[in-house]
Amino acid sequence: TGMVDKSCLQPLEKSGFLNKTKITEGGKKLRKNWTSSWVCLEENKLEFYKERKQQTLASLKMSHKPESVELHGAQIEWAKDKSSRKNVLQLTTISGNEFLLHCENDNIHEWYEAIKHMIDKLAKQ
Ligand code: I3P
Repeated sequence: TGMVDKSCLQPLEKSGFLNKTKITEGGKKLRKNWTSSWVCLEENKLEFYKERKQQTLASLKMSHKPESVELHGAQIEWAKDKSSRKNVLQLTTISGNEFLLHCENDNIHEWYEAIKHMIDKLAKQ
């Protein structure tokens, strides 16, 4: 049909909706701004798309540049005192940027495992 039902162009390890907020950038603490993102875990990065739409690859490429987070050298851990929410993950990049990731359901455990697996795999390369 020419339509795709996911917003990712590379082989995918995992994708789905997560709530996300960046809390530190370039050493500076940011004000939290939780937003829902369509998240794609790829070979070496996480990509955050503003929304998920049924659309062609061509229109996706033109109109939806994702925020891309490098996973090489990153760390993923359960965030304990960073949020009033439960089951929040903290992703820290090699450059020191910090993100919180959250979802309402048990899927967050699969995300933890998948991201951790990818980070560990990249560390061995
Ligand atoms: C923030 C907002 C966030 C909350 C954050 C608040 O207020 O309520 O949802 O984070 O808590 O400061 P505002 O909208 O005025 O910016 P959580 O949902 O993760 O708890 P925090 O300041 O304790 O981080």
